[in-house]
Amino acid sequence: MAKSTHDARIEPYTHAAAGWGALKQVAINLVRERVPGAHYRTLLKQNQPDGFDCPGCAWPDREHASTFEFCENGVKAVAAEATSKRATPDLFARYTVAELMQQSDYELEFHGRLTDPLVYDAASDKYLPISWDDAFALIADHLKRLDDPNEAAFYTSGRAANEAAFLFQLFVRLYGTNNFPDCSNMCHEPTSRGLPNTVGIGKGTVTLDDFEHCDTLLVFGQNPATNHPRMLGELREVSRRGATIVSINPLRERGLERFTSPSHPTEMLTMSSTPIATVFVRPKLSGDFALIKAIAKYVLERDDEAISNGTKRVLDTAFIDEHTTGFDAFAADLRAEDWALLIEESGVPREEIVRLAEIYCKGERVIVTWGMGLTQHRNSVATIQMLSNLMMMRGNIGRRGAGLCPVRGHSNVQGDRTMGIDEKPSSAFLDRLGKVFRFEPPREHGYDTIETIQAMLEGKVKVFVGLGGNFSIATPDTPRTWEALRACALTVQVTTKLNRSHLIHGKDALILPTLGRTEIDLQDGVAQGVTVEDSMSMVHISYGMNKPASPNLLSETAIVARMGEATLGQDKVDWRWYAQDYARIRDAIEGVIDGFDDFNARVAKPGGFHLGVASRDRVWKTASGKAQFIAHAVDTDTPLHRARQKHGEQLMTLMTTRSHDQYNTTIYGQDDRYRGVYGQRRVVFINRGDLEMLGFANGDWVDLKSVWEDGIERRADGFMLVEYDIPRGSLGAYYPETNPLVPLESFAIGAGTPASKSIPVLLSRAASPLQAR
Ligand SMILES: Nc1nc2c(c(=O)[nH]1)N[C@H]1C(S)=C(S)[C@@H](COP(=O)(O)OP(=O)(O)OC[C@H]3O[C@@H](n4cnc5c(=O)[nH]c(N)nc54)[C@H](O)[C@@H]3O)O[C@H]1N2
Ligand SMILES: Nc1nc2c(c(=O)[nH]1)N[C@H]1C(S)=C(S)[C@@H](COP(=O)(O)OP(=O)(O)OC[C@H]3O[C@@H](n4cnc5c(=O)[nH]c(N)nc54)[C@H](O)[C@@H]3O)O[C@H]1N2
Ligand SMILES: [Mo]
Repeated sequence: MAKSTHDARIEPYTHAAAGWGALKQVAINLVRERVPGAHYRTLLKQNQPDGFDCPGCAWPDREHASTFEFCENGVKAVAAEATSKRATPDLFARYTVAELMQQSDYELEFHGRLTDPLVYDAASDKYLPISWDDAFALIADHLKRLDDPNEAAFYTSGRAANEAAFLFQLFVRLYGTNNFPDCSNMCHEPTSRGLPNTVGIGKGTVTLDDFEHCDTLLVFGQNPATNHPRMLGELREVSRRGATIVSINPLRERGLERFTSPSHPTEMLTMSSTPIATVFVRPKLSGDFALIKAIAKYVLERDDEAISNGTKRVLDTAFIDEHTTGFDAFAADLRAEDWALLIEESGVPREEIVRLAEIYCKGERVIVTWGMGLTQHRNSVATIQMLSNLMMMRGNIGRRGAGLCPVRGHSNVQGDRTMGIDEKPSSAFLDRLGKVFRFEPPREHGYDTIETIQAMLEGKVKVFVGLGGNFSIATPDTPRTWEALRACALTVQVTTKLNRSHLIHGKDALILPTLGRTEIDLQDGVAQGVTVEDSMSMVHISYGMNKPASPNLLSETAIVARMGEATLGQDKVDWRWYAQDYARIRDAIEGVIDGFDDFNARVAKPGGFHLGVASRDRVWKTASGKAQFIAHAVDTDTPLHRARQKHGEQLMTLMTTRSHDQYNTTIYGQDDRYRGVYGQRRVVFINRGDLEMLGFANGDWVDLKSVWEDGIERRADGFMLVEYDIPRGSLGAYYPETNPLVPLESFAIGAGTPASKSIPVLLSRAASPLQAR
């Protein structure tokens, strides 16, 4: 059923990233989405001081840029929201839910913006219009009927702005639970859980200024040309300054090779481009932990040599002595570690490890960035802590031009966590919240995303409320997740466009359509701004400028406030008063959360303000008050290792990743331009050697089956093999189609993030390519 925009073909991409190809795509998207001409000016206001925050990604802007920063995928995100197409109640009168289920995710998205609140009617299997009042009454009725508030779970996707997120967590905690599954659980959670034990806070330590001063940049597991296109502009400058950029990634991603900057007319006109990464290191999937540990071991060995030769130390001993604990135990563990094991587990030959380690040692100001390639594995927390160890060895934290730079996904995913969207809140946060709002917040930790699904399966969670997102297919183990959602008494989706999660619903179900970030949000006749925090802890305000997609939309903030009012009444919190003027919510945030002093005044300044990150200032909010080295062993008894022992070289490791034409579960088109895939998504990248070894040919159709130890069959059928430059034993395919392969029980230890980039799988010849859906 996958409909192609044009003929399916594979055609390697030989140009630089971005450039004219990106401009062409922008034009195509504006036309395809039928974006009204009047809305084009929206594009010029993206990330401008008086405009709106791009809903595309969390990469920061220069001074909330004064020059127009061109971003193809930002335009796609805006065009998707500014589309003139509408999914009105007529659409839902025409189709039953069962019929809509037959449409692909791409087709669902293309019905356009939802216009009215809808309620599921089981008798007709259709969604019918409902008034807002009745919708909120239905939610309140369900929530009040539960025996225990912990039987409800409240999901947040990272587009929700600070004001809505703050009110949401307040409402949920007043109601009585910490069940806050969120998209971050599937994303940078290993960063957010791993860094506090090393540097004291789960956020990055750099700002854009540091990119101007670094001499070495290590990019781990990221595909910025697709997912953070504006980051390429920064990499371009770093490269032109002569700094060394290394990409550590099983794939040689095109956008990290050469880049033609659409913001620089000369480069566009002369068809020239800037080389980006000069060195590519290609670990096997999930091999980064061993690789980083190997670099650390090498740094230590070089330091030993320096001591015996009487030359300059390689370790930053002043930093280690003054600022850290645990170094001796860490160093002892490194010395005892076996080189052969590190080489085997990383999949990187010793010469290349040494080359990378030498680059690291030479760098006086090193920044490391990382994305999903590091966070979606069983060993992700250990990997990120090892990366932090490595940076601490040479004092590369809290110094100009150096530091840790996790690159987050959703535009406000970091802000939502700051606002308290956290299933494991600190007691300090709860104390403040309880004091300001005069109540005793629930103390017991709540469910994260995976635990929510498990609790639904066990009948322990019965009501699901989603503030944005597409829970049913962003999550792992799709058939079990669907069973879980369908067992719920009520599912509520606050959303801009139709998606699969509206069709995989509870016995009662609501679709609540909301304003997007590009739209004017009028409350009491006054346009409201909302605030967001980017990946580098800059907080700024965003004003929509387009006419709302329908007169019957409510803002997310208003929807949350009215859920609160309907469920809890106006006694403890005057929900309406807050929703009338978002500045009042910002005052409340200032009262509860550190770093927001003078919030309204400071955020009104162009560019907003930096929230302050203690580790950046070498203040360590850890148990010891110092930055902490943490030793970790290489784990060689994992489900992946056991699967390989059982199945030998037939066993492949699969990563699931994004194509160029998607925003997570939103499929804009069927191409993945930089990887040369056109008109199709059901492909699997495979090394030529593996093709031969397994007895397949390029273009053959296969079924995928995961290897897990619980006896549940997990499969995804009908994928075309594409010969690709990917390490032996590793496969790549797109998400969300491959989520049925990810076991709920396969996650990052200590963070609960699905291990969706190291899935043990076996291939078999497809029963029929037509099984593709
Ligand atoms: N246009 C667009 N922009 C987006 C998104 C989108 O879907 N579309 N999504 C947003 C979100 S929520 C997020 S989190 C970010 C995601 O942005 P990224 O972090 O770039 O995520 P992925 O596309 O999943 O790809 C991760 C990269 O990791 C590599 N990789 C996979 N496994 C490993 C490994 O074991 N080790 C190493 N070193 N590398 C590995 C892959 O080859 C790939 O290049 O982008 C955000 N921005
Ligand atoms: N296998 C595999 N699974 C993964 C990943 C992977 O790499 N591989 N990546 C994971 C990652 S990093 C993430 S972040 C999650 C993403 O998980 P989610 O955040 O749940 O998914 P999205 O696809 O970003 O959500 C898109 C939906 O959000 C709604 N939406 C868009 N804009 C707005 C808005 O302004 N307000 C509201 N209320 N709704 C809006 C639209 O209805 C749209 O359909 O997926 C995770 N799942
Ligand atoms: Mo993400």
